[in-house]
Amino acid sequence: MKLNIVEYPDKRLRQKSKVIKKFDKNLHELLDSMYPIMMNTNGIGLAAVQVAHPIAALILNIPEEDGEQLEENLLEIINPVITSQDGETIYQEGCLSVPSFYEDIKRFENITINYQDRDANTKTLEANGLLSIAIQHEVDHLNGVLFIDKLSYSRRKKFEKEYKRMLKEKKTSKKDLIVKKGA
Ligand code: QAP
Ligand code: CO
Repeated sequence: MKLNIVEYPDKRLRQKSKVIKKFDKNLHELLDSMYPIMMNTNGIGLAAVQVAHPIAALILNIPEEDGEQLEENLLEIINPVITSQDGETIYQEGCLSVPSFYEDIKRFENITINYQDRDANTKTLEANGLLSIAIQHEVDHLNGVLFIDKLSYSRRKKFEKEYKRMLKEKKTSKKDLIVKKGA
């Protein structure tokens, strides 16, 4: 399945993801296709809505101490529900749908979730540290929420200005490339 990452300010990122009821080949193919795109773009987490499929599925691969990502650490999370949350932690987050922007975001330190795996088995997971942060970030995606929504008014304004400039530069360099090819 050919997938592309949907980038801010694309409105599709604001869709609410639907609960998954059919744990069929379509779902498995989507999950299988999400993994390489996440790895190729240096991601540690990806929600299905970020590849234009607004359904409650997300994948995570938290790196080891040395930064390496092992396939055995791949977590596929379907229909997650956060059942408990406590504590506070701040981490400099990024997002594949908001490229090249990173900001400190406050999250719960510890969470517990109920979810299903790709075969509809029910699971419970207690998480802390980066895994907990990543799950909260991805569950936000399922609700149409982005980490930039959590910035203060002034930081959000600064972000919008920087991001718009970056998009403009991207467009210009693409045009330059086309001109070069044609010449
Ligand atoms: C969500 O984010 C997350 O800007 C996953 O140019 C964030 O994988 C979980 C990425 C923080 C926990 C902590 C971002 C790659 C990847 C970029 C990502 C970029 C290339 C973001
Ligand atoms: Co994200």
